[in-house]
Formats: sequence, structure tokens, C-alpha cells
Amino acid sequence: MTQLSVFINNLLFASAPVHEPIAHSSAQAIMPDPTIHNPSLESYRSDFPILHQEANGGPLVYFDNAATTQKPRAVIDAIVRYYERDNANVHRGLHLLSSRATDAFEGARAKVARYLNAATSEEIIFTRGTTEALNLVANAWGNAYLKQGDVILLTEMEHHSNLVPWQQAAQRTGAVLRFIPLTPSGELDLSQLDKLLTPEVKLLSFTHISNFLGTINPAATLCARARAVGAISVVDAAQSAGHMPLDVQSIGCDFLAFSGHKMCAPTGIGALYGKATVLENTPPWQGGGEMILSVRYESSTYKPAPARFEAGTPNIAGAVGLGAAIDYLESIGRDALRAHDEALAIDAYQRIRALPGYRVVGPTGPRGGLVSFVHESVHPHDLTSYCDQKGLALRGGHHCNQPLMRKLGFPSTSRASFYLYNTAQEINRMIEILAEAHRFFS
Ligand code: C6P
Repeated sequence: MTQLSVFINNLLFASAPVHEPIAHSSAQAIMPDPTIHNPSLESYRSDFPILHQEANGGPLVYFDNAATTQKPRAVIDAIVRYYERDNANVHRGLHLLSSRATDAFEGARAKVARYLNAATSEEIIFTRGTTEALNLVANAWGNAYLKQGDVILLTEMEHHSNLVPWQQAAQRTGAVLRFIPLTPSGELDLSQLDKLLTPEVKLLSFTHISNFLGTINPAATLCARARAVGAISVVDAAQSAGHMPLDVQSIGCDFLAFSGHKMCAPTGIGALYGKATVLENTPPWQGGGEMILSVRYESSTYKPAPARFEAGTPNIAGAVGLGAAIDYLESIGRDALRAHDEALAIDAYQRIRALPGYRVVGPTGPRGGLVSFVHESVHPHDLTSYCDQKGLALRGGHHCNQPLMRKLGFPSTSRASFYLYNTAQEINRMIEILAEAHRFFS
């Protein structure tokens, strides 16, 4: 580890300050704070069939929601109903089932547009998820507009899905990558923006909420700064779309990507929002059925967005499931979701930090609904496996943030990530298990 990474590491990773009494050598002593989250969300827990099971002999505590969330009965039923009643291919068959399937698919697109406050449904492109959406921008927009000497501006906290596609775009086009550095507390160092946002910057792409640090980035400010130098902006909303209100018009982004499976919908479906004026001037990236107006042996013409970017048969049932997930989340309210998840994360952050042997990662203030942490002497994989033996599902690993982990000198961390069905009692259980793990491994 270099001296610099030791320095950043010491600051970025917060453990209990020495003057703070380490109050909790036994987790039984830690009482839940009843004001800490919105208890009204607990009634939604019964909507999730999978949660009502034991894991390794104890009640399942599912804290791996940043990887994927569980699915409520309403979403499962919507998918079953679609396959039992409406299944057909979309946009092409002149028969009853095909028009029902098309209505369901396009209805889901309208729901996504409403959910993000897009100006029109045509600004919503269905993809397999965030990764495919970001690859779409890097290929379709990137190949058309990036050239030798241009700058792609990213941040040091990007998930591999918002880094590797840009590395590949840079290799194809001769553009170069630049990174907004982090402050010692794990936030973007915005004081560097004047220096970094030169006229060569053609695109700024950043994560809205870091899946490793929990940092919430100031999306509207970053997009406005990009716009001021004539660059387009891309928001990776994988960790925010299911957790807080999102309004693409007030954020002012050109593109925004998210995954359905992190917000109650099935895997294999997500979306890319693209501002109409930008999509109009972006060529397709994949060719095939449905995206064309007319095809000759030598050449083709293409439909406008979104069809131009949706070659081949789409994930129709997935889109139906995403529409049902949106209805479900809207019935709860995204302000309530945000307050609930953040309160659980702040409670967990403070209480893990107070446990002997543990250090937590990222900002001390507002955060997304997740906490990464390490134990001073136990490898995160061993710790995560220990927790699994007690029925507590965490994620252990590099969380697809290898460059930042390497910079900080950490091979991996454990991570707890929360969603609407998680409770203060489950946080208590996690604290109890982590305290036991400390005693066990010590
Ligand atoms: N993060 C996690 O456990 P996909 O795989 O396409 O649905 O999402 C990719 C992705 C992009 N950006 C961010 C910020 C993400 O967190 C993720 C997915 C998972 O944190 C898997 S590594």
C-alpha cells in the first residue's frame, strides 16, 4: 500500500474515534431506535413470499438488495398472468394476443416514462439492464461522436459497468479517460471540476449512488456542469432508481440507465432514458428485426427511437414485470422508500462502526441504502460466510469496483444493503451476528 492510499484509507474508512466509548461488546445491549425508520413500510413485507423462509437454521435476513431485490407477489402474478393470457410477439402479429402483448409492452414503457418524468415514452429504450444501457450509449453515441483527443470524464467510484464500456470506446475512437477524484470522506471532489471539465470533455458519466461507498452524488449539479462545456451527461441510476424519486428533466441528464431487478422487477429487463434531441441524432448499435423502416440487400433505413435501439424480440414479460414493479413502488411512495432505506443504512453504519474490530466505509452523512465494512483481522469472505451460516445474506467481494478498492488497498469488503421490506429488528440481528463473529474469530 502506498503512503497516499494509507492516508486515504485512514480517512475514508471510519471506525469509532478513540475518545468514543466502545459501548457494545455484546449486541444484546443494543436497543433499536423506534424512530429510526418508517415502520409503516413493514406491512409490505408480507408481499414478498421468498422472505418467509429459514436460512441455515435461522430466519432469513436478506441484506443483498444492491445486488438484486426480492419480488413482490404483484410482480410475480403479473408475469404469470401475462404468460397465461396474453403471450405473443409484439408489434408484428395482426391478432388479438399480439395486440394485447403489444399494449402490455408499450404500457410498461409509458409507466417507465412516468416514473422518470421523461417528456415522452419515445425517450425510453428497453434494455437488459444498466450494463446493456451503458454499453448502448458507449457504442451508439460513442462511435458516432467521440474522436481522437476527446475526453470521457468519469469518477473514481464507478462500477465496472460504467468504466469498461468507456475504456472500450476510448480504444475504438482514440478518446482518453479522465476521472473526478474523491475526497477523504468518499465524496466526489467537486473542487477539481474546473480543472477537469475542459472543452475537450465530450461526455460525463457517473454513478448516482455508489454501490460500494453508498455516496449519493449531486446529479443535477454534475449534469449542469457538463452542459456548460457542451458535454453530454450519463447517469448510472442502478442504485437509485428503486430507492428515491428520480426526475430526468430536473436532473437535466442526456441519458440515464437502470436495472429492473434492483427495484422489484425481474432480471433481464431495464431501461435507458435518452433525451429526444440526443436520440434523434444517435445511430443504432445493433441491427435486426423491428428496428428498420426498409431493408434492401445492400442497405437499410431505420425507425426513430426507441425502436431503432431495440433490435429483435424484446423481453416482453420482463417489461410487464417492470411495469408492475413501478405500480407497486409508486403505491408505497418513493419519498417513503428513500427515508426508510437511508434510515436503516445510517443506523447500520453507526452501529457497525461502534462495534469493536469493525470499520465502515464511505461518507458519514446522507447515504444510499447500503453499508460496506471490514473487520480488522477477518477476511471479508470469511466474515460474509460466517454471517451466511447464521441466515444473514450479505455480499462479500470487490463489488465491481476494483480500481477504487485497489487504490484504497482493500481486496474486498462485506456489504449490507437494504430495501423496503427490511426492518430495524433485522439490523439488530446483523449487529448481534457481527459481534459474535468478532468474538468467534478473535
Ligand atoms: N451492482 C451490486 O451488487 P446490472 O448488472 O446491469 O443490473 O447493473 C450493473 C451496475 C451498474 N452500476 C451500479 C452502480 C451497480 O451497482 C450495478 C450492479 C451489483 O452492487 C452487482 S456488481
